[in-house]
Amino acid sequence: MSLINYSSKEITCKIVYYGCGRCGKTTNLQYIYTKIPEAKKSSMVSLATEKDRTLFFDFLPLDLGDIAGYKTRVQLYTVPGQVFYNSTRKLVLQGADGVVFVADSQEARMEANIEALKNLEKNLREQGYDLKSMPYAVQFNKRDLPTAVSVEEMYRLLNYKEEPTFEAVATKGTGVFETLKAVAKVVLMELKKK
Ligand SMILES: Nc1nc2c(ncn2[C@@H]2O[C@H](COP(=O)(O)OP(=O)(O)O)[C@@H](O)[C@H]2O)c(=O)[nH]1
Ligand SMILES: [Mg+2]
Repeated sequence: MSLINYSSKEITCKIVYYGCGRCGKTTNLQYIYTKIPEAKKSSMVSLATEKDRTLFFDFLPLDLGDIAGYKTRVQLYTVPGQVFYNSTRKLVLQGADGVVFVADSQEARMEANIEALKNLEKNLREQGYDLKSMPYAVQFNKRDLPTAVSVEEMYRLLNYKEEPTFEAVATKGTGVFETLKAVAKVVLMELKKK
């Protein structure tokens, strides 16, 4: 549900980074924030607890330049991953144009990834969206860790609809922009249909 302002010729769309607690959602946004040229970014807003965990969301507005004469803005959000913050996750999902699912590659987090994916699908459905038709990309993060499960196994467990899927080490920035570009591309293609 992107906002199109015809008089000021601006399009604003919303992309939500979803995933279990500590999978690296905030790290993705932090990396993007450090790499965006000054002129193209506003400040990143994070509502975090004292332990640095996202309490409500992180928010990063980006300027993607002009498309067909319209100034295009993307707003990136993360959700809090901890199980008990579900009402917040639903709130942050409202009006999403696209979703990035960040999966933690560590073996011990595989169950949490699967739960988070089910939770995403359910929360979207409850708001009248369908993950099947939503612009969507997946990131297998933390590929640097020795306990990382093989990519093939993760794909088997987490692939939803043959969505674009990327390996990443968000702390180093590997795969971060590839993931963002892939989802932004689908979001913009959807917008052009309207
Ligand atoms: N080794 C490793 N650690 C990571 C990676 N990405 C994130 N982390 C760490 O995982 C922890 C949780 O990351 P954070 O972005 O806060 O997770 P969030 O709960 O999904 O927002 C932090 O200590 C990060 O530094 C990665 O690719 N590799
Ligand atoms: Mg976070």
